Amino acid sequence: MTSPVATNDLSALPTLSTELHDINEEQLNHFATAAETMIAQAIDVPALQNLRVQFTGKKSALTGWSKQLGKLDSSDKKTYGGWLHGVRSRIQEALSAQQQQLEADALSAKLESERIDITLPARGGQKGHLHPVTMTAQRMQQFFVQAGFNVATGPEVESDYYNFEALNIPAHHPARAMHDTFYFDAHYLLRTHTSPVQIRTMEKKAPPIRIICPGRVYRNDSDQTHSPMFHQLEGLMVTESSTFAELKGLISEFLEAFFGKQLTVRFRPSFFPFTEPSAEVDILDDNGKWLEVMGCGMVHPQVLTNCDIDADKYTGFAFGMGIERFAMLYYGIDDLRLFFQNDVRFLKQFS
Ligand code: 2U9
Repeated sequence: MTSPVATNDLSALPTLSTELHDINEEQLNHFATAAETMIAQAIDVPALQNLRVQFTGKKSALTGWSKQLGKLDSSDKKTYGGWLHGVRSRIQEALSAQQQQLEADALSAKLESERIDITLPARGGQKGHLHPVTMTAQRMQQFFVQAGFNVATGPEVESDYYNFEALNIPAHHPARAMHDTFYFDAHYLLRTHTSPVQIRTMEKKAPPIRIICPGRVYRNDSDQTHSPMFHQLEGLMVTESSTFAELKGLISEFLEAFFGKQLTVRFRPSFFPFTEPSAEVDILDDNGKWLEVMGCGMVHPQVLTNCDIDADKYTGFAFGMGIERFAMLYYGIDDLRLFFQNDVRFLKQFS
């Protein structure tokens, strides 16, 4: 670090005559060396500018001497001219070297003062996470995927044929009224269940079939336990030997895996147009109360026939459940609408 020099203090300079012919080469060299030292000690750009004026400006000793060159004879003019040129060159080089040094120092100081510590933790960052309904759907799917089921999806805007007709629910069947369907026109509607995906799969693929169909479904219904849009997970297995016993075993295993504990499971006879026999599945809760969790049954032979599957050769079973219903039971939520309001205070409890 160079020591600071007052910008107008030229006392460190050797005192030389203002008369050029009184000065010799050695004195001029001495003068130039002293000037170089002072320039190299200039602390900032304004101080350096000051020195530039003092050493090379109109009123400087150097300029004063140079003005006298004209009065000299040609041999002295050449000698003194050479000396003065040498002095001026040394001073100018020193000025420009110091200028570069000061600029480089200023840049390093600026970079140092603006240094950013990228290892500091960010302020106020909040990590997001999946929606509880998504997490529930994934946990449900996980069980069936490891059991050998493939995931199938299909359109949410469906035709009357795939949503009802093919599933053994003809026009004017009372089951249609139970579905509270959103119709676009006489033929198109928002699917009321994911069952059309199973129909489309059976039309395209020969048994054996093992699929689960998760997705959005729509019903014109809204209260604490119903939402106009909700999610279902349905499943279908069609082979030459599928039985109700196998269905019961699969569903019982699934429920115990999902809730992570031993359960008392009950298959209660029920009716669906697309399965025969049909059952609703209940589990016994900690208070000794039966909770209905899903429905299932053996695929109705007419439904297999509708998809060109030989009902004498193949049998199938199917099941269906509401994903929000499982999320409510698993997390202990009593109002389904909380899942759709997307209030962060509610959602962040599931991180
Ligand atoms: C095909 C054949 C049969 C799917 C099934 C249920 C029983 C059932 C409800 C559960 C709660 C709907 O979300 S919910 O309201 N579902 O009880 N679903 S059997 O049966 C099928 C599906 C497709 C071709």
